[in-house]
Amino acid sequence: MSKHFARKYLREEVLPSTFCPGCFNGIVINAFLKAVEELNANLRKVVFVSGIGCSSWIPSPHIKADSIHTLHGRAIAVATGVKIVRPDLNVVVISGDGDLASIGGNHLIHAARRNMDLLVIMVNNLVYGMTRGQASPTTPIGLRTTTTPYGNFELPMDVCRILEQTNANYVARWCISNFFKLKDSIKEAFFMRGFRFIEVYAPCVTYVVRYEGKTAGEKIKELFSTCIPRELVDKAPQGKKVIEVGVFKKEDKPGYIEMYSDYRRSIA
Ligand SMILES: Cc1ncc(C[n+]2csc(CCOP(=O)(O)OP(=O)(O)O)c2C)c(N)n1
Ligand SMILES: [Mg+2]
Repeated sequence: MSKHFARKYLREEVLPSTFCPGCFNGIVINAFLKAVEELNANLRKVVFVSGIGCSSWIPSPHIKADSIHTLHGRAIAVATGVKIVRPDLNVVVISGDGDLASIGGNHLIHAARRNMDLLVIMVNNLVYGMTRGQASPTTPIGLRTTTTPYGNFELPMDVCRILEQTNANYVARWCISNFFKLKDSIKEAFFMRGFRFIEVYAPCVTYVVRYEGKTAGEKIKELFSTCIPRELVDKAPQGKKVIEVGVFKKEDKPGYIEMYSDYRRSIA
């Protein structure tokens, strides 16, 4: 990130960031802001909403824009309220796998069912990073975490596959190694109507990558070969651990805000 670019979008008073050295959250901030820059989008028309967790610190305090830091798990509930009273604003939720899929899982599914006009970015670092690396609903089988020291035995959930089955208009997953795809996907979803969900696969550098005995750079190199585009997954060698990336769903159905105002007109 150039100095000029950083000064334009980031709050200087919080730099250097409180993220751990090498944390992939910085790549998410960069991809998001590059998308904003390329779209020439006005951040004064954006409200960020986040929950509690390291990834929830991406918008607030880093990005120069209005943001609400909500209770743990309640980002989508608060974002829904903001969108309903200010439908003219673009409401963007950036939170973690714990915040959105664990304690906030119910809100996530129902906002997708309603096709609520929100852009939701879930940073999936595979653990509860902020509280020191406990297993989350997306922790893969076998991963050693602070609460699964002998390896996780619980089946994880694939949030994209679940949301694909809802009324959401847009569902996509990218790895942190797919920087340009991630940036383009944020651009694609930014001004769409309805519920747009982007998962960013970004293993926690401190509690996943370091536990595996790797550096952040080594992990990114590994992700180049484990993150496979959806259309090529069937061709991957049998038994190879792969992360399916790509767009799971793209539709242009009216979102909740439009449906609600049509409904109000119809009963007036
Ligand atoms: C009601 C409530 N329960 C538990 C916590 C403790 N807590 C804070 S952050 C967090 C998990 C965050 O995990 P995730 O959303 O994946 O964010 P990450 O730090 O991994 O980016 C938990 C359990 C809390 N703050 N509030
Ligand atoms: Mg997490």
